[in-house]
Amino acid sequence: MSSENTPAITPSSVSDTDSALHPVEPGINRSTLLKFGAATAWGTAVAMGAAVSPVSAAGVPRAHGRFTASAVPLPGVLDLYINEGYTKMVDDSLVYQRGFGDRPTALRDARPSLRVVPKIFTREGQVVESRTYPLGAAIPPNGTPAPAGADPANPGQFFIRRNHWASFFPQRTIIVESGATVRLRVFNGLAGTHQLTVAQAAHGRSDLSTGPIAPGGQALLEFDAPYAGTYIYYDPTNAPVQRALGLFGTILVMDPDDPWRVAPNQMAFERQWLWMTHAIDTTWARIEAAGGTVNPLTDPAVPRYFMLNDRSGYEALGHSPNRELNRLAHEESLISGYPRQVDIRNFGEDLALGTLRGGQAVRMVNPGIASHQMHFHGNHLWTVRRNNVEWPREFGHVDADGHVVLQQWEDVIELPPMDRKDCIIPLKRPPDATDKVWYNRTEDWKYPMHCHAEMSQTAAGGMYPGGLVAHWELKSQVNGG
Ligand SMILES: [Cu+2]
Repeated sequence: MSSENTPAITPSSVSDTDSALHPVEPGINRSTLLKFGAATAWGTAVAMGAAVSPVSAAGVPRAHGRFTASAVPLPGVLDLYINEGYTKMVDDSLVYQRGFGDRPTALRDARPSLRVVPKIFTREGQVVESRTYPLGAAIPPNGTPAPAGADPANPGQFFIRRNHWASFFPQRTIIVESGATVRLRVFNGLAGTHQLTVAQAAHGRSDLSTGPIAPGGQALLEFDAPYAGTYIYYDPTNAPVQRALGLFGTILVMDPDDPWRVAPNQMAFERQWLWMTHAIDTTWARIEAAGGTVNPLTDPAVPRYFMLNDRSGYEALGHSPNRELNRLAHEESLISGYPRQVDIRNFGEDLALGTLRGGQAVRMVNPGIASHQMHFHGNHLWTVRRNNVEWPREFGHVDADGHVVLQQWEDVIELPPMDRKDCIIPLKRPPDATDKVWYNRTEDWKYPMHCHAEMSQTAAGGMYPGGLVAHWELKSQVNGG
């Protein structure tokens, strides 16, 4: 797919159905779709899901056996299955996790469905499965947009191809086009009560939610696309426990008429990256896997694994023995591009020839439970928005938490839990590259991104840099790119 010029587009409909297990009305229409769908429950599953007190693992009541096949798909509706299973960490440990998946899977499934493959709600009312967006845009090879040509006025730099390249997105991403209607049908295959909430996506920045969904039950959440930006969907049950167990993802709202901009009249980019950070506490996972309920006060969080787009350490960096995994890391997480002139006065327009080319956008989203300090080598970043509110360029202020609210160059991007930041990484010639070094550059330059909250660089208490790390690449036309 990476070498193709068009993205793979397939309807997200699932073919295997079992209407006996899933009595969903085939004639459901807009008026019967509840705005905040009440949870409905199916007899036996409810009875099995009643126990929430700690019990031995062998005797844990589980509802997952109730979902053995996907429900009959409905047009324009995305089905999400709340599943549980074990996922491999960077040190090869298997850790119990939960998540919103594409299909029902059982606890012992070798490949549990805990994250959706990226889906797109189009303005036309379709749900399309695609790892890239915009649909139909050129696929950047290995994730890197190729330049339009050399910049003769600036040796070693390039012109970008504006409004041309698609971007890759990680699992858990749901893209919504402005003007589209989101319809999420959520099936709870677990023994406890869960729900899906989209934080700050309603009018007045309030939350949208399915409300509690009983074990074996389902709910439907329908809403119009909110303002362009990034939103976290998650399970707020016993917060932040269910979110920390993996019940989260990102909704990214884009304007299909101007899809190379974070929002109308706001910053433009050549390509964008979506980074989701997440921290895993294995003690919490053990308690919940055994049927218990974590009390964050008596069992304070001590995360042992720190993820960026569900990868850590050498796997996040694309340095694993697994070439397929490395390709995914490059396409989805590792920022890259050819050096260009950038002027932050206007990211998107060629107002003055040779100065304004647009950088790469990185949207950092933290549904996790650890505060992160995303630190980049090589280039500073320009933070444009926080939580979908554009920061001012002048007359900044200090907010109630003591943070500066002003667009500026930043060495470290602060990312507390539930925060979203939209930043530009300019991909410019590093200021410390002297002419002699710059003009004789014959290979790609790679710079680390690591979190300055140092505990997040470890895995299971050791293995630096085994945690939340990435790198970004300044491509060279010689030898490298
Ligand atoms: Cu450093």
